[in-house]
Order: sequence, then structure tokens, then C-alpha cells
Amino acid sequence: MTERLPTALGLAQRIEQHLTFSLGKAPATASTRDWRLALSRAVRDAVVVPWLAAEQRTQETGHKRVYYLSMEFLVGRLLQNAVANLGLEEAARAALAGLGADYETVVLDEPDAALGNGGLGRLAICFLDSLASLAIPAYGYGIRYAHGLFRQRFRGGWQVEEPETWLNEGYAWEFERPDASLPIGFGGRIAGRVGDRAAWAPDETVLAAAFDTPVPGWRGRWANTLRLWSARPLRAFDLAAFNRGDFVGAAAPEVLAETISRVLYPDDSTPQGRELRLKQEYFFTAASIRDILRRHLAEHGDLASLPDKVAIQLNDTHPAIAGPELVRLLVDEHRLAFHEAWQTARGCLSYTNHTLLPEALERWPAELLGRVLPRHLEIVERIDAKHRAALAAAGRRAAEELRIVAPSGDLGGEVRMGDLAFVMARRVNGVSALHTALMRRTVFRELEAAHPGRIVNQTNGVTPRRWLHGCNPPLRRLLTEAIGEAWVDDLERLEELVPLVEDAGFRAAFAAAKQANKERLAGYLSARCGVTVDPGALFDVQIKRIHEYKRQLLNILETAALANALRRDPGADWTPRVKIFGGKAAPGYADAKLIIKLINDVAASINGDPALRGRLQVVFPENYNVSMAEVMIPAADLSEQVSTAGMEASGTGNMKLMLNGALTVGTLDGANVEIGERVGPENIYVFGLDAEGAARHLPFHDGAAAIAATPPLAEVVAQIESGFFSPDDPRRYDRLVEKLRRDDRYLVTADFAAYFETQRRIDRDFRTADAWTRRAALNTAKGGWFSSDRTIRGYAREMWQVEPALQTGS
Ligand code: GPW
Repeated sequence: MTERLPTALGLAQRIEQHLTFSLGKAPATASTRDWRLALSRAVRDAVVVPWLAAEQRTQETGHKRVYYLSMEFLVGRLLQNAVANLGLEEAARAALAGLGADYETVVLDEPDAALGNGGLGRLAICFLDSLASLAIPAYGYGIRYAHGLFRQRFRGGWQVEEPETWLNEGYAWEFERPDASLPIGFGGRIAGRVGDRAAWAPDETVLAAAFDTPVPGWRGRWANTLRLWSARPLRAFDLAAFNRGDFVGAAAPEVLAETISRVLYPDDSTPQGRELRLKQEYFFTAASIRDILRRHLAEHGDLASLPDKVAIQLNDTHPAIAGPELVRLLVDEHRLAFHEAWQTARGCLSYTNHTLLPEALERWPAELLGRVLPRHLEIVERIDAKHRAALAAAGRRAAEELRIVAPSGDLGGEVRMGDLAFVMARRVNGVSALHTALMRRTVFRELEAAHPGRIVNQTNGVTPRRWLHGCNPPLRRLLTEAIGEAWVDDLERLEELVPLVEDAGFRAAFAAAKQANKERLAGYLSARCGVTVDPGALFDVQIKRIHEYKRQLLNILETAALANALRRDPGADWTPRVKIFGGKAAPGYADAKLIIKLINDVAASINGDPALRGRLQVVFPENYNVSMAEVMIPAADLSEQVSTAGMEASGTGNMKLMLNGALTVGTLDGANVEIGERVGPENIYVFGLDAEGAARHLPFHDGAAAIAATPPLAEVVAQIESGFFSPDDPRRYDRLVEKLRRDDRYLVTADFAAYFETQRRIDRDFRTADAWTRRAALNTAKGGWFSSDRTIRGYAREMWQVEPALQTGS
């Protein structure tokens, strides 16, 4: 298929044609955005060829299809990624240069599509890249939010949120599919019954409108589809109301319907239990399931073959209503018996769990579920009863813990969506070895005993196309010179670097690539935040959502303690450090927002102190997003992965940073454990309590005693309390300090001493630059296993039973 891709000349012609005929602009008056949209259209044209061919081939061969249902797809920018995957980079650069435009400027003009919060949403996009690169026929299904994740600004060091407007800036990738629209109902009642079948009469109906974005795999061999649903009113307009003169009322159906896909919920792992969120979940899940059934019936004509031809992956419980929805359609509309419908649905569905934190597990009040989805609540209750009856009949105890609809304080109980997803799934997976082991022992203990073998592990991965090849040109060039380009398809070939790590010339080149990336980041920080950083300093990076369990607080307390040590001993030969933070807090998460303010206050105190100049600096650019990560990750020397052990399911930033030659300082949590196993204990800095040790400390850790026993920590805590960092408001951090003392459930005080000591060891080690580079290069060499290609092969084999539709090399 590659030979059909355009040359530089062909691409230039297409760009000009799109500029003229799609955008209505002349080259002389074209803005950067116009060039960007014209290039995007030209590249999209090039994707369409393999895309249509892949779809046709899947139809002709009747190949099994994978459907990845996710509330979030954290896309970021697409243009550069599509250009690289299609092998058009040189052509695009030359074509634009010939037209008087600059490729780098044009690709950087693209707004991030931020249809996700963090790791879970970004993982979904890495998976789509791998599915396409492995030529596995797949669709991603989600919501086309009009507003993605909010834009973060700092006002006086406090986070403020502004709406995000990615669609206003022109989005060139999607195809609207008016013929694929589907009506989706809510509320109402059961209007009639015959045996197992029921007729649901919703009292509100919206239209799900489909928008398709092609997802090209590496070298354009294959392309899949990301289908996002946008909510529309069934009838745009209430003409009767309009004619009565009620102009606002006339638009009411439109407003109501479009609210559903208006905005992404900005909460990372704390469900709010709001009716609109439930409607969003059902809206995109129901549209997707019906689309899947429609396609399957068109291709195969019968429902018995559904489990052989369809694998549906639920990305956390957000689409867990897929189980009851599929049963409902099979029973009520396709006349299957209830049991048969359940078994057919189970044959198709698998569920990924991404957290064990109790507050993050979705539960819907039965009253709310029954009001919005009356037929589904009935089906859930029936599944719950049948499931427990089957276990009882098999002589297993049908324990209270196995209730999907559990009694709770308020009337009617609540539906545990994790348990529902588990019972409706053929396979359930965790996202790192430790997380899966803890899943078996904790939240799914009873269900694991009842269904041994259903839980499997699939450790997360990241796409090497974006997270090494795309974001790190200096290292990409070095790797390709050293071992050829095959590593992009088969990342474990990075192991071939292991002998080279002993070669002084290779190490010097590796160090030079890192230095170039640090200089690029320094330029970026200077342009964006007006700060000057020294690219010779250790770049210490913590980039992720701001959350207490991720412990940005531990990092900033250590930073403040280091500042004290530096001030105390100014003559000593300290290792210069730049502490770099990036991340957003959920708008309603007051304590996380207070941590942001503390980081900014500590930053002001350190950056303004002449005694610390050239030694310690704190940088926290506002509005961290995927594109910012692409600049920061290649430049990092040190990767901060310091969560409370047992709380971070996996992490994926840890993998991206490792691959780009950063050493990890981290707890034995999530995928850090597996990173350590691969790179070896000499090449990672592990500190603090492990998951078992942490569990023994909880629930109430005596922070006051730990603070008293740790002088550098005690000093910083005293400074915070005295208003040292907040002279304008000395009481600002009282709540935070109070929590550390009496309710330190994230064990910041317990791990502080070990963390501080480890950081001082890192200071010393970083000064032996060549030895550090050797270990950094080993992190890259050993990082290949963390490719999402490996993860997707695991899902394909152990969860989906699907093979690639093309053989490698064909
Ligand atoms: F709470 N994760 C996330 F489990 O980014 F649903 N958002 C979420 O809402 C949840 C999890 C949820 C993250 C995990 O925190 C991280 O450890 C993991 O690497 C990532 O999902 C992908 O599995």
C-alpha cells in the first residue's frame, strides 16, 4: 500500500488544492492555520487509501473485529503523528518549504484534542496506534466532546480553569457520517411484556451523530477508525413553541440534547455520581453497541457468531452498561432467551480495571439508574440474582460481597459497576503485575474465588511511534544509526543497544542527544514562561495529574528541605537541579489545588533567593498537556514516580520517561516494579514502603511522630506553618499540615526520610556524568518491553482471541 502514498511533489499539489478548494485561500494570504489545515487535509487524503482498503479487507475476509469503548481518548496532536506513520515526513517538509511555509511551525499550530484526563485516556490512544500498527481490525468508540479537558491557568499561583475550545480552531481529521446516526432513549417506563421480553418506552430521545477519524498504523500498512458520537436533538426545533413566540423554549430540545456531549468531566478517578455523567456513559455505550450489532448483522447475518467475530473491551467501568444494553437488545429486540443473551454478551465482553481506590470505583444509586434506564436496572437485578443462584447451585457460597446491587444508606441500594462488569465479562484485566495481584486479593477477592482464571494481567505499554520516534528526533536518529530502524515496529530490539552501552563513543552520542533535548526544553520554558534554566543542571521531572496519592507534596517538601540544606552550607559543591512539575487538578479537588498553590509558593521562594541561584530552581508551567509532555519527556534526567505503594495501578509516564533515557526514582508501585525488574536494581532508585508495608501502616498513620523524627521535614513543616512560603496568608496551609500530622493516609511523612536520602544519592551519582549516561542508556535499551504493541499482542491472545489481518511484512 505504501507505493500509493504521495511524493513531495504530489503532496505539494494536494496541499495547494486543499488551500484553494477546501479552504478558499490563496497562498499569498494563507496563515499558519490555513497551511496546517491544508496539510492535514492532504495527509488525510493519503490515510484514506489504506483506511478504505483495510475496511474492505476486513469485510471480505469476515475477520474478527475489536471494539475499544472508552469515555476518554486523549489524542493530543495528530498531524505530526500521521505524517510520520505514513512515512511522509521528508515529503511534507519539502512540500511546505516549496510553498513558502515551515513544517515545524505548521505542525506546532495544531491544538491538542484533549478528550481525556490523563493516563486512562492516553492509554486508549496508544492502544489505537498499536492496533493499527499490528493490523488488527478495530474501532475506538467514545464521545466527541465539544469541550475537552479545561485549560489551566495560574492566577497568583492558584489554578483557575478556563473552557477549552479545540473545535473552534478547525479540525481537519474527521468525517461526519450522517447515515450512521442512531436514536438513544432515556427515562420513561416499561410499556409491555411478553415472557422475558419487555418494551421500553423512553420519555426522552437524542440522536447520536457519528464522526470518524482514521487512525493510520506505522508505515500506513493498515488503518482503523476512531468513531466519536456527538449528541443532537432528534427534532432540532420546537416549531410550535417558536410560533407562540417562545423563542428560548423553542431551542430547548437542542440545548438539552447537546448538553450530553458538551463537556468532558474533569475528574480523574473520583466519580461524582451525577445524572449527566450516567447519561453520557449510556449515550456513547448504547450508540456503540447498536453500531456493532448493525455491522455484525450486515456482515454475518446471525447473532450466534457474535462472540467469534466481536471482541468488546470496556476501558474501566465507564462503559459497563454495555453488558445490560447488549442483553436488552438481544432479548427485547432479537428475541433471544435471557440466559442465551447473557452468555452471548459475555462471550464478547472484557473489562479493564484501572484502580483499586475505593473512592474511584463507580457505584450508581439504584434509584438514579432506575429513573434514567428502567429496563437496564431490571436486567442488572436479574443478572445479579441469576449469578448468585448459579453459584449457590454449584455449592459455592453466594456471599453478600457478591451482590452487584448492594444495599446502601439511601433508599434502594447502589449498583457496583465493577462487579457488574466482572460478571458480564469473559476476561477481566489489571494494568500491571502488582495491580493485578492486588485486584485478586482485594476488590475482586470473592469474584476471583467464584470465577478462577477470569482475571488476567496485561501490563500497560506506550506507543514508541509517538513516545520515542516522534517526540525525540535526536535519540531516534542515534538509535537508527546504531541498530537500524526495526526498533520502531519491534521495540524489544532496543536490547541490541546493551553492548553499545559499554562503548564510550555511543555514550557520548547518547549524552549529546539528551543535551540537545534539554536545550530544546530550556528554549520552550523561556518562550512559554519566561524562565531561564541551565541545561547543565539535573532535570528532575514530575508530570501527571495532581493527586494526593501521586504525592507531588512529597516532592515539593523535599525540594524545600533541599533549599534549606543549600542555604545552610552554601560553600558545598551541590549538584544543580531544576525541579519541573506539570499537571492539572480536578476543579472540585480542593486539597490538590492547595498543593498546586504550595508548589508555586515554594517555587517563588526558591527562585527568588539569590543564595540558591544556579543550584536549585522550580518550574511549573501552566496547562500541562500531551504536547508539553512531548517536549519534557525527552529532556528528563530523573523521572519522579513516587506514589503511595499500592495506589498507582500502573503509570505510563514512567515508561515514556524510561524509554527516553531518564532514571526513575520511585516506590515499588504499579509498573515501577516491572521497570525495576527489567533495568536491574543498580539502574533505578527505589525507596520507601512497599504495598504490604503501606497497607500495614493504614488507616491512621501517626504523621506527627514521623515529622518529629525527621529533622529536615520538621523544619519545612515549621516553615509552612510560620507563613515562610505564604507571608500574605500564614494560615493558608493549615489544613494540609493538619492532615499530614493526624491523617497522613498517603504516608508522605513515613516515606520522607528515605526519599530525601535517595535524592542525595542521586545528587552524587549525577556528578559522575559518564556512569549516569551509561545507566540512562540502559534504561532505553531495557525499555522495549513497555511498548503498547506488546500489550496489545497480550490482549489479542489472552482476551480477544484475534489475529492480525495482515502478516508482518505483507
Ligand atoms: F479511576 N487512571 C486514570 F481507574 O488515568 F478509572 N483515570 C482514571 O479515571 C482511572 C485510572 C480510574 C489511570 C491510573 O491511575 C494509572 O495508574 C494507569 O496507568 C492508567 O489509568 C492507565 O491504566
